[in-house]
Amino acid sequence: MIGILIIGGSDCSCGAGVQGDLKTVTALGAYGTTIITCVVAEHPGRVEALYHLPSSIIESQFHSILDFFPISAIKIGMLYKKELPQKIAELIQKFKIKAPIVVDPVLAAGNGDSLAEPGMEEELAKNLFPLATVVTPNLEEAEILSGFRIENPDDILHVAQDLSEQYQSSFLIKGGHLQGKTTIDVLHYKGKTYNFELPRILNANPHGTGCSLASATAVFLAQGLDLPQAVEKAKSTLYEKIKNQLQIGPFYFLPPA
Ligand code: PXL
Repeated sequence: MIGILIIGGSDCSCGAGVQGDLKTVTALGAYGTTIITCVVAEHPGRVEALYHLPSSIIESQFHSILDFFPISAIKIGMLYKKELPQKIAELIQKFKIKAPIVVDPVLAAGNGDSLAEPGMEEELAKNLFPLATVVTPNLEEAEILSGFRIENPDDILHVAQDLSEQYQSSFLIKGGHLQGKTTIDVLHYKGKTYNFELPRILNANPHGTGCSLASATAVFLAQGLDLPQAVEKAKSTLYEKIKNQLQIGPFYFLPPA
């Protein structure tokens, strides 16, 4: 069985974060292991409180997993503390992990609540983008990373290319938050741009789709697909799940399986 290492924050409502990733990875038939960086008291409407863990326990979790478990891909999500990108880069190097790495540069929740210390973007760029197989910002994160305002699909294309050139890594910009009849995600990979466009599912906005797209991509990379194929498959898998979104109270979630 394929082993995936998920590094990120705990979302107690289990839509996004490590729990959302673990559900995605499990539904795709892989075995997910998790390193929790912080505990977030949240539901899709609001982040209520946040408690970050010391880097010593993050290192210990790394040891516990890597001591016995062959990892075929890593998905990195919310880190919160500015010192963690460097710490995690060092641990990846220390354990000589050669697997594909998906870096989701989590800066803010979908509702705008902050999920990172100020200046996190520079630390991610310096320490983790160079190790990433792909970096997967949403629109708002791509705007922060590029300093460019994204208003239409053409802007996404340009920013994906600019970010890839600036950071010498592949970028997948998740364009779901742009209005329109379709949802457009753009991948810039090895000098080429790939457009993934699907009809927008009306009235569907389940929590955790960004996290899940990144973790599904990690699973398909672990299975040996190349990056454009992995993204295509992750997007179509997510599409089916969004169609079957669950309403729980006032909120929407991806179905667990
Ligand atoms: O909705 C964003 C979000 C919320 N909570 C946690 C997350 C993320 C996005 O990555 O990691 C813990």
